[in-house]
Amino acid sequence: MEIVVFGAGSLGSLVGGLLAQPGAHEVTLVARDPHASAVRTAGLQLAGEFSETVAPAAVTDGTELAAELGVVTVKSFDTEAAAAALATGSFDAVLSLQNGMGNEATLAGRLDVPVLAGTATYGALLREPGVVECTGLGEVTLGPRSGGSTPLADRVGEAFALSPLETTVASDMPTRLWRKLAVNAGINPLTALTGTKNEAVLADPATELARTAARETARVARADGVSLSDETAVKTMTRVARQTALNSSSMAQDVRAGRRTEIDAINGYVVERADELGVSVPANRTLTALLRTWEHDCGFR
Ligand code: KPL
Repeated sequence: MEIVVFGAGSLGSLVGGLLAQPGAHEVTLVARDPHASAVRTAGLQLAGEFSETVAPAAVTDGTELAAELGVVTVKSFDTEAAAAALATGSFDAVLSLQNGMGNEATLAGRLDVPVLAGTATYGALLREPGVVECTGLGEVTLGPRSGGSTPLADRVGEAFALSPLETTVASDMPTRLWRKLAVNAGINPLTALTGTKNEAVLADPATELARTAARETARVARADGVSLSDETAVKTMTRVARQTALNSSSMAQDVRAGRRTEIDAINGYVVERADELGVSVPANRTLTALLRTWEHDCGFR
């Protein structure tokens, strides 16, 4: 399958690199320089849990590209821009593998092709231009964004299964997106604010705050009509934190690098829906305010 990965940072490079295994798929990464030029010159080196060099194409301009599948891994606040770039090209389908909520709706609002929802729980770190490290094994889950099953989702699932990516095609993506939101709401802001690895949320003194953020997310999901128990939200968050224990979450990487974070689409989204639905979410509110204060100080808002 011809696949274009929009937003080949840490996770996008890992996913694109694993899809680009010899004999699997023809992959193009849309990345920033100097990463894109390093990949063009010497290939993409996979390190950590995987160890090989693959040779996807790499470009910096995502406009006017054509492929069967566009995989979107850009930060949530760049989804509009990715949709605009996708709209100038030709794709049969688009899959969002992003953090936070609302990305699929943004893509579907701009594009005439089917948009699949997805989640990815791999730990990934762009170590240097051209080198991406898998810092924790996880899984990819994908399916129709409103739930159910479609031949397209099955076909994309089969294509992913040709790569080493552990992939599940799911008929309950709305629930799974909330479950992943609970994972990110618990792990990301806490590790970002304290400069710690994901394992920090597994033990005192951080664990109760992370669990509370995950439980609050489940409460909002239920108020929104999605069946997600507190127990499942906490269990999923702790399982992912254990699998990616030595990974720096994407938000921790963003803060360390002085980049804007995805707080609005993660804990900020929980707070926004909670306010609309009349649910109390003090932990998410506090974590959101702290990250927004940092972003404000950096001039991002
Ligand atoms: O999604 C992630 C992220 O860092 O954004 C996890 C799965 C928590 C891996 O770190």
